[in-house]
Amino acid sequence: MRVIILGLALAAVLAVLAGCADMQDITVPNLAPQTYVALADSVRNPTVYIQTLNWWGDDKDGEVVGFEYRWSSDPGLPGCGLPADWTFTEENSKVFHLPVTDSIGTHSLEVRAMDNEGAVDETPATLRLPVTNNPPVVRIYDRGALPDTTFPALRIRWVGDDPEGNETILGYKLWLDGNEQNARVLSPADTTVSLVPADFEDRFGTRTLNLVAIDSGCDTSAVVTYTWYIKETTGDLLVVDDITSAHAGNAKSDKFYAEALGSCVAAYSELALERYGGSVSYPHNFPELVKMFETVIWYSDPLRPGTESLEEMDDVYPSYVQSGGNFLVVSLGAIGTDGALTDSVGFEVFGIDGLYMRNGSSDFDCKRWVIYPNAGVGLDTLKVSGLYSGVECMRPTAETTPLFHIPPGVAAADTVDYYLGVLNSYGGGKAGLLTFPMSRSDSYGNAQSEFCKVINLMLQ
Ligand SMILES: [Ca+2]
Ligand SMILES: [Ca+2]
Ligand SMILES: [Ca+2]
Repeated sequence: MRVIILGLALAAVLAVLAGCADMQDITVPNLAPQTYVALADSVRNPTVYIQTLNWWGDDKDGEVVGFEYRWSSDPGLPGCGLPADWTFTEENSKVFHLPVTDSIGTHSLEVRAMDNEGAVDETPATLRLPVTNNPPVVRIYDRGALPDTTFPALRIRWVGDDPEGNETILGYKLWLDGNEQNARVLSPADTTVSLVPADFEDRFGTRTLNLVAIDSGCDTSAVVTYTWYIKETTGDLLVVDDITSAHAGNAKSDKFYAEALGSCVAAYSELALERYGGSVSYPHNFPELVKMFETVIWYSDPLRPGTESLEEMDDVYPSYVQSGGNFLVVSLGAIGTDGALTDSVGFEVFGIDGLYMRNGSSDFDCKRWVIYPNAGVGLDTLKVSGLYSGVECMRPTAETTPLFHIPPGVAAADTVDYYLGVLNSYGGGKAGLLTFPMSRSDSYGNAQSEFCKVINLMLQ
C-alpha cells in the first residue's frame, strides 16, 4: 500500500515537472495597460485654470503600477513648471495650476498607464482643457503719502488681490530701476520689504522701485512703481525732526535745534519727517536707517504726547543702543501717559525706576519753571518760558546720570526732586531722555549751549 501511494506521488511530481518544462516554451506577450482620464465638467467651455484631474488604468494580464503624464500648451503660453516631458506618478489624481497669461489658454494633457512589466499604454488618454485666469493686482500701501526723499533705506508695504482668490497669489517680484533680471522674489506672505544701503549700491539720486504680483497661473499684475530720491548721509549723527508745520511751534523748534547743532556738531544728517514725506514715517526704515549713524537725536519738543512719530522707534532703539548707538530724545511724550515708547522697555534703556506725578496734580504742567542742573557734569540752570502740559518726571536708577530736575518746594507739600533729564549707559551705547521742552527753556539764553553739553556728555 505504501509503495503504491509513493509511486502515485512520484508520478504526479514528474507530471508537474513535465508540465513546467512545456510552459517555458510558450511565450505569451505582455498586454499593455489601457488608460482613462476623467473630468467632471465639460471641457468645451473654458474652465478655471486650477484643475484637479483624475485618471486610472486597467491591465488585463498584470497590474497598473503608475502613470506617466505630460502637457503641451498653446504657443505663447508660458511653461511655468508644467512638465512637457513624460513624468511618472503613482497617484491617480493631481492638482494642476495651468498657466494662462492672456485671460484664456488651452493646454493638453496626455496620460498613459504603466504596468508591472514597465509597458505603457501606446494610446494615451488625452484631455484638452481651455482655461481662464485673471491677472492679480498689486498696490503699494500709502502710495500717495510715501516720502519723495529717503536716506538709502526704505521700507515699503503693499497689498495683493486676485480675482481667483488671494490665496492664488504665488508671490511678488521686486526690482530697482531696470534691473529686472536680478529681481527679488518674495513669498505671498511677504508684503513688506526692507531695502538697506547695500541694495542701492551707492547710487544716490532718483531711483524707481518696481513691483509685480504673480499668481499660480503665472499671470502677472501690472507693474506698479514708486520713484523717489535717495539722499546720501552726512556725518555720524542723525537728527530727526518730528514736529511738523501743522503745529504752531514748529518753526521755533526747528530754528532752536538747527542753531544749537550748528554750533556744536561739525556735520550731521537731518531727517525732517515733514519734508521727507510727511504723513507716514515707516518708509524711512528706522531699523536700518539708524545703523548708518553712531548717534541719533530725536526731537518732538514741545508737542503734546501722542502727536509725534516717535513710536516708530519703539522696537528699534533698545537694540541700537545695546549695540553701541547713542540715542537722545527730547519729547514730552516719549514715555508715560500717551507715551510713544513702551514704558517698561524705556525704563530699562533710559535707566529709570519709575515715573511719578507732581504732588497733588493730575497733569504735570511745566509753567515757567526754573530747571536745576546736575552741576557735577557741568550743566547750568535753565528757565522755561511758557506753559506746557504732559511733562513726565523720572526716578533715575542709582547708575543713571541725572541731568536736570526741579527741586521740591516749588509747590506746597512737594518733597521730592522731579527729574526731567537722564543719561544712561546701556549696553555699548548711551540713552538720554529730556522730558521738558528744551527749545522753550531759553529764558537765560543758554538752552542751546546746555543742549550741546548734553550731546557732548552722550558722546564722551
Ligand atoms: Ca500587462
Ligand atoms: Ca488670477
Ligand atoms: Ca520741523
